[in-house]
Amino acid sequence: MDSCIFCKIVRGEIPSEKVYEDARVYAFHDIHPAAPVHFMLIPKLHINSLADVENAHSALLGEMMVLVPKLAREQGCTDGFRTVINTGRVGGQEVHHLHIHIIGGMERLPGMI
Ligand code: DGP
Repeated sequence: MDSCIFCKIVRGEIPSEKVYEDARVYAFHDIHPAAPVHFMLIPKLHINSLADVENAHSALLGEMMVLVPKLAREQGCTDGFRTVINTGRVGGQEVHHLHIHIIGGMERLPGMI
């Protein structure tokens, strides 16, 4: 999507600190980290939010979920981490491209529920 910030990051039009990339996904550090480890995993395909996923996205979403703990461990989260997917207005989503926040590296992580 032309105007989407995260699509621009995927295309390299906006610089980012890359954590991981393959043909279908991209991971990069959050510009406003909420904890010592804070990165996001996104599909390269533009999907607005978790509210917009369809059956056709199942394999992609599965790949992302398998990658999350692997990348978290590689980033130093050896004793756990938190994942957050803000969805829509009530969910506090600011960037409307599906993303999983992966947060860790401290004892009392923000966003406890
Ligand atoms: P959310 O509220 O879940 O939509 O969070 C979006 C996150 O994206 C927020 O924590 C800040 C981050 N972010 C926004 N713009 C950029 C950017 O240009 N680069 C990077 N690395 N992160 C960004």
